[in-house]
Amino acid sequence: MTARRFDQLWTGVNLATMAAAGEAYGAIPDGALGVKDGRITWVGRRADLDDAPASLAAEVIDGEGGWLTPGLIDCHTHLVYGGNRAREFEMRLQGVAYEEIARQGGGILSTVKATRALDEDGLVRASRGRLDALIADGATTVEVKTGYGLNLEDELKCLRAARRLGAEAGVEIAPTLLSAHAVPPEFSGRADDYVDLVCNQIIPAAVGLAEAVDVFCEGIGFSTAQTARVFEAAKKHGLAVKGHTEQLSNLGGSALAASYGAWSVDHVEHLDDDGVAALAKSGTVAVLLPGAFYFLRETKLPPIAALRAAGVPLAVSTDVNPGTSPFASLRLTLNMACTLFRLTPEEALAGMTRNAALALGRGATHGTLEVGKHADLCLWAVGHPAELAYEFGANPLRRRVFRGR
Ligand code: DI6
Ligand code: FE
Repeated sequence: MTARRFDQLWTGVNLATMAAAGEAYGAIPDGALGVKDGRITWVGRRADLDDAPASLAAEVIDGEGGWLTPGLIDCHTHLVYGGNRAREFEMRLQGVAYEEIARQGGGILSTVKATRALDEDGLVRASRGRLDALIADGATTVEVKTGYGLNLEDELKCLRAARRLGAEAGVEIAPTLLSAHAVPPEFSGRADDYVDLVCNQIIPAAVGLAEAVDVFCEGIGFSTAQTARVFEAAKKHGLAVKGHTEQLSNLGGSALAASYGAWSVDHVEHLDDDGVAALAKSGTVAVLLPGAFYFLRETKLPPIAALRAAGVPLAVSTDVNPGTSPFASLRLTLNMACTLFRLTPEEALAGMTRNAALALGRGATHGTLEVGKHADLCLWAVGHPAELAYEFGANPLRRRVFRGR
């Protein structure tokens, strides 16, 4: 048998390549896309294919007039955890603030308790449904943070569980160490001692298991001085940095993260003009998390217009977590990015493809339909890509391809 030019050739599809230059959505109507060895090797107009599809590929797939997009990338999740926080949801509805619940020892720390109580198998079982829901929405790459273990053993357990989940479910996991998420109870009143543990023991042990280090830089989290120490340790060990910054107040964590060349700063509702300028200068992505904004019933909107004007890449993510965003839904998140943050459907989709790839240091290999990138694809039964952000509930995903399969 002669080797064909492609393993897989898509025809009968409109392509939303999401490439940065060109048409809206990087659209190529009536396109074709060839895959070889798990990579995209041809993208263009069907009319420009130089031979009959059947002679070019072992498998020809007719997209029946649907739209092909890059596989979706959820670049900010906390999906590995035990338990849930429905009781706190009830308390918040009765008027108790999220920060108040945290100060009383609930919040993140109640999930820490439930997460520590599970072994790695239990954690995988508890988290699998959330990952499966993202996959059913078209996710092919999912970032997963730790941050509910908060000691050496339990943080590493969460990283291992995240890696196992990815291998079992057929999705790429980008693991991030968020040990500086909250001060654990055994270090209560000794935040700096906990930061020592993070810098001197947890970060070194996470090399090879995590790609990036994240910090919750906030009044109820860690100060900018503590955040800087964690970033220094990350750099020293060759790990990338990211930040939960300017979510509930403006401490300047985003500019600090930018000064360390952060891949992304996330939330950024309270970001000011100086922060925006710092991001533009460093090329750091701003990750918008409308689920948390919605669930906490926040009113302070991220400075979208200023970010846009400064050319800061905008990503959009679920932030799946039990306290502020219990939503394992990419498409609900796309919709909320438009309705709550006034992104255009095209910006929202770019935020879950091209710019989400940048937020995970994967801009060269993920996030667009371009030659050389991984063959991570979604075929949608929609007449226009804006439908992905518009409608929610019925699932138009017809096929999901991960690494060419
Ligand atoms: N900000 C958030 O919204 C999540 N973490 C963070 O730093 C909340 C996590 C939780 O409440 O469990
Ligand atoms: Fe988060």
